[in-house]
Amino acid sequence: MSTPSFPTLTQALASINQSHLLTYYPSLSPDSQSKLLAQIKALDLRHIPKWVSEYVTAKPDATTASTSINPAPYYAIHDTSWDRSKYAKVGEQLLRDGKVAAFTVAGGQGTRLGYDGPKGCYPATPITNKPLFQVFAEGLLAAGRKYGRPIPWYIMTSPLNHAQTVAFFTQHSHFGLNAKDVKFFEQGVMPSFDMVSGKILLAAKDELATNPDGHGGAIRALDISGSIADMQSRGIAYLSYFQVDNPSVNIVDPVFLGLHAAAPDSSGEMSSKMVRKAGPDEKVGVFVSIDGRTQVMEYSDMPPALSKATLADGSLKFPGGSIAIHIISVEFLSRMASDARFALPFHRAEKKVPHVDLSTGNLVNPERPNAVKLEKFIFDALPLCKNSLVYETDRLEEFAPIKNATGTDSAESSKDLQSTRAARWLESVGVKVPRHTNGTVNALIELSPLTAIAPEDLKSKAASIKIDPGARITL
Ligand code: UD2
Repeated sequence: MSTPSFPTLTQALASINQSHLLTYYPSLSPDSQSKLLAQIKALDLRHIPKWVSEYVTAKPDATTASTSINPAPYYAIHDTSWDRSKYAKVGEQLLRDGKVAAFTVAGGQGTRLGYDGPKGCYPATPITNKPLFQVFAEGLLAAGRKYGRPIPWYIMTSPLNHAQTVAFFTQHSHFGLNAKDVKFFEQGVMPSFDMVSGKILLAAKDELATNPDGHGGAIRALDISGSIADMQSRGIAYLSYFQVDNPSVNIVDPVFLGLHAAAPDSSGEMSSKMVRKAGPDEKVGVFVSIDGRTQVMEYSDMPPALSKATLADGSLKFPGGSIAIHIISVEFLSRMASDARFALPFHRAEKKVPHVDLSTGNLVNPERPNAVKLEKFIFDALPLCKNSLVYETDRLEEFAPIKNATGTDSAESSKDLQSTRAARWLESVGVKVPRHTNGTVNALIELSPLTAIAPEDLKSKAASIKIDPGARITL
């Protein structure tokens, strides 16, 4: 595609009501002019009017018109009618055959955590405060050793944190992983729009205000970065997808892989893990089945009547909380990336975005949301699958997210959950763990993934582990 000339660009911007982007152009230095033009040329100008009218100046109704919304079916954790060990064997074989890679989405801004840096660098473990990235790296090292094949790791960053993320890994020698097996790629950005006028905001006189395009942007970014081709050349068929904020993720779960690849009701495209929601208001998407298709309804889009609906025994009618862990087949990814029929929709969020006031030329920091940010969500690919399965897992085993600075889903709550899970794993192999009379663990335990990525990895070590009441112990 040829690059549009300046007059063509001016005309194109005028035709979509975005000429204001060039307000300061004549007064800018040549470097600033080039920077601004490059950003404008990277915009998908043809689609902007449609985005503005559909998502910015109008509010699309995220709730579905369908009356047939049911809880999505799932493989229940305590259901003995399906054979876990059979699927575990399938998954282990995929790992031994080198068919599996890990994929972390780490491009988010982490605003709620109030941390000024890539979230993956955040200290996460109970005693040694290992950063999240190190926890995942050690999990992958351990799994690679267990199954005899290194597990490549793809990490999606955003322009806001890419350089810092790559530097962090380099500084820490990739935490023992082979650098050629750790692939970073940047997700795209979307312009941020003024909520009332639909005009793209200027973050500075020579810069558009933008935001990362959501984890759904991963599909395009994996494709244009050459990551899909890289996976294909390595013979990778399945991606174990997880978010950067959850140190308890079972990084490559053989049972989940096996179900995805071999269960009779899986189309082998994209599968999901769920936990039972902690309560009606927990901030997790919910697995629903709409017109027979499994999908995630984000908590903010779920009508309260549905979130709170209960069954006769008082339990939630829609119990399936999404912990944002999926298996995605590379073939499905490649199909989504190349076929426009698989384009994911945008979600609209109203945000406070600092911008240049065009009437004064000054930068304003709004006190109220002034802008619309558009993002795509990866889980919107689920209803595009022929048959997507959901697998229930135990919350304590796999979900200890760090999202907030304090309280629920904070580093403190996560560390407590990590230590409690370590206690459970140790007890399962016969180690005596001191507990308070109310049942909580009377010790702080940090279990490195290099020591165990599953309870059975502790069997050979159990006899030598002693934990005194009140101890702080790193294993
Ligand atoms: C997410 C899910 C929610 C539930 C919960 C479980 C969404 C919209 N909601 O909520 O349903 O499953 O997790 O913990 O996903 N990210 C990017 N690029 C972006 C935006 C986000 O890489 O442009 C990454 C981000 O770094 C993080 C993950 O996506 O790893 C989740 O992002 P979030 O914090 O916006 O989602 P959250 O916690 O509200």
